[in-house]
Amino acid sequence: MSKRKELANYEKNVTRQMHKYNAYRKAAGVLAKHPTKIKSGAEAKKLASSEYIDRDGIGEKIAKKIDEVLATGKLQKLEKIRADDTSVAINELTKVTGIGPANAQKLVAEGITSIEELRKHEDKLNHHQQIGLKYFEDFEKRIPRSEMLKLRDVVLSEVKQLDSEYTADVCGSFRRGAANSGDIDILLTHPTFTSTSKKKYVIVTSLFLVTHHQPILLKNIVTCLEDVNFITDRLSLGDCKFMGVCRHVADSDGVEYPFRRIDIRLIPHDQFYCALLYFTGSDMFNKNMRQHALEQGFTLNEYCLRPVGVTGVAGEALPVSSERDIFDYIGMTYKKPDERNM
Ligand code: 8DG
Ligand code: CA
Ligand code: CA
Repeated sequence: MSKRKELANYEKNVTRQMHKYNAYRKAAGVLAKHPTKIKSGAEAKKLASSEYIDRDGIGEKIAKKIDEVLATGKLQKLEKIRADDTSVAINELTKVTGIGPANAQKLVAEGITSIEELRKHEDKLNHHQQIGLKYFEDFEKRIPRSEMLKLRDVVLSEVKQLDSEYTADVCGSFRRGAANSGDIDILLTHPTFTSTSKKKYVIVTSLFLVTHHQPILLKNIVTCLEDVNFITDRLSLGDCKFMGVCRHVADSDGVEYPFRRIDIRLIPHDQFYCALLYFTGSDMFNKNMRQHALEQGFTLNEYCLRPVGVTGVAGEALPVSSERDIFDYIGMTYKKPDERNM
């Protein structure tokens, strides 16, 4: 792990100072984009202010740290963090899905300082965290693209078999062309489910008039993928979001695959492209694009794009029928998914 990422994680998990976490990640973004080696903190600062949309990419404190690393090859702050058992333990426990910084701190305070120790105290964990612990080693592994393709095929073919009107797509790092991914992010939509049908559904279903209503749309897919032994565990299942575990069935040569994390989100049909854009990321790319939208007088989120009036109040959602539409509205050159890796 890079020094900057390590510091960022420390601020997120141990001190819980999110503004510092974001500052380190922003700085990492600037430096990662730069083709040649930086020679001083001052140079990094200049680079950040000239190349970045967000003008405070690298400030005085981070510039100083860059100088320290360049001069000594080390960072005192980081050496101290690495030597601090509490910090190490908190960071370790937050690797379990479902265990956040606050939870990890509580467990460490109770004397649980490692995954091994945690296995002796499963009773302290909720269902989600127990599953996270059960598959801890597997979830730490990245998923090779070749396997992602197989996993995608299973999901998409089951979805189509269930109802050909569904649209499903794998987004996240996979859609950005990554060689490997941390998990599988799936977006699902169906023409009978829109942002306005959400409200109507309550009335209509009480009259037993619809065959497709929103909660069933996602639950049916989950059940179907469990029936074919693809989904192995549920972490959580709501009307519009499923978090769980899946595994590709063993190949013909008997090679077993690891268990993998899968998220499936059901999106209202009219909000599909804003969601696709958002969940394709990267999250740094999203942050920059949202900022650009604001500068052009729009507010963009995972649901919709809205113009912001002179009074600062957001108007009605604009009609969007592709990702490209969103770039066009805000006057930004279209970026293909594999150009969004920042
Ligand atoms: P990875 O799984 O291969 O590690 O990377 P990823 O696919 O880019 O990350 P992810 O954590 O699975 O999130 C998927 C996308 O969701 C991400 O690329 C952009 C979007 N996203 C944000 N902010 C956040 C956030 O705070 N949490 C999550 N889970 N996703 C977010 O823009
Ligand atoms: Ca992902
Ligand atoms: Ca995810």
